[in-house]
Amino acid sequence: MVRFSDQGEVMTGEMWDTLWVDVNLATMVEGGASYGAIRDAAVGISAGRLIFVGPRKTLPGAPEDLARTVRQAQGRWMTPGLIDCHTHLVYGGNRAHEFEKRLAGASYEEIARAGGGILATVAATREATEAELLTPALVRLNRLLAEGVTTIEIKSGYGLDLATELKILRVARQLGKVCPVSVRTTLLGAHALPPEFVGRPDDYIDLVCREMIPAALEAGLVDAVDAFCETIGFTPEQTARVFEAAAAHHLPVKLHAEQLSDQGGAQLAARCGALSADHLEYVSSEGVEAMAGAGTVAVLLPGAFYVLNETRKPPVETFRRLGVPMAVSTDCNPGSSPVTSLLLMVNMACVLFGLTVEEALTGVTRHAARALGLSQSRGTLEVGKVADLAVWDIESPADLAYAVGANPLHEVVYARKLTADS
Ligand code: DI6
Ligand code: FE
Repeated sequence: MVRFSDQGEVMTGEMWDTLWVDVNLATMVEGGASYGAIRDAAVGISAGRLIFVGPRKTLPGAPEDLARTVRQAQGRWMTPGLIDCHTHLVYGGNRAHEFEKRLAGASYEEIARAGGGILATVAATREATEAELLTPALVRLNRLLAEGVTTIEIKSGYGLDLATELKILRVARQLGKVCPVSVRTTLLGAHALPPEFVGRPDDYIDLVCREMIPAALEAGLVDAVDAFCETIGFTPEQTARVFEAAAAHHLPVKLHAEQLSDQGGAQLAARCGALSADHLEYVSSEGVEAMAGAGTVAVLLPGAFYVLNETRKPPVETFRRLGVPMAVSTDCNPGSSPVTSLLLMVNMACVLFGLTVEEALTGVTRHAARALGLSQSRGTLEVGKVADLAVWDIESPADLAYAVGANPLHEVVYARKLTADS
């Protein structure tokens, strides 16, 4: 076992497991060069952690004296493994027919109010066995992994009863067992009002607060709590109750806020110390200011904006001016964002929302880690962080946003595989 000094450096005499050389790094570390770039760099890995990140010429010795395995990247670029920080990956059924209805003129809200939308997926998800949920979720997950995703957040929210919410969370955790990706699970019990609670939304919120949150925690299945604060979801007051229950159980919160209208969800999220507020097309300047003051991450979801053919964009310039960190994610779900390409979201964040490529890549690395409360361990290439890495066949980091539909991934390193093998 490798030992570290107080400075986080490997103790002399210990060989590193792997050393990458002839590699260009987009470390995504804040400040300094664009993309935190280091050309002709070296990356040392031991026990699944980064133990050296820097110019090759600053290595403390010859590569073969430092590490048991030396890897030549042949001038390729390495980034932190990508992080998809907002998905609804586990669900039953398929809603392609709703896409056709929307193309014929029906709105997302109309379909939802007519019993389609989220509730259609809820019915299919309640009926499905865990195996029936796992198989298609694995297909979607593998598409994301094929583009260098090494950490994914997966929400429940298509069960809306205790048993089905737990079933979704179990399947989500199972995905992290059958794949080397790191899975973070979020309880989204307050996603929509289930049919059996029509006219009694506060009773349903009681169920979320008194039963779902404690049971998910007790079962060890939940890392955070989310809610959908919207006219077709829950009010700010109901959302606040969910957040209070989460806080009482020491669980961090996130919020679907201001996707279709301004409910003041961003202010609520900020006031409650939420990790992130997500969507935000309709956020007010007061909402952005509150997020800036609280350090809440703005998670931008260009897939939902695109698929719903929305025209109102999140106020990127205001986020930028006030220093609100912007993450970018797929929102992978069967209704508003049937998307399994995070690189496409990077492209869309640039083209549709006006992010720079560096901002968009920061949105799927450093800021995505922050949106999950994982800044200490993920999101940048820095000594001490988890060795989740993506190696790309590209000439510059901008290629990751520029080439639509291309997948220049060459290789992924998963820290979890390294530690399992050693
Ligand atoms: N906002 C979304 O975009 C997804 N959930 C949410 O609260 C959509 C969920 C769906 O249409 O199934
Ligand atoms: Fe969502």
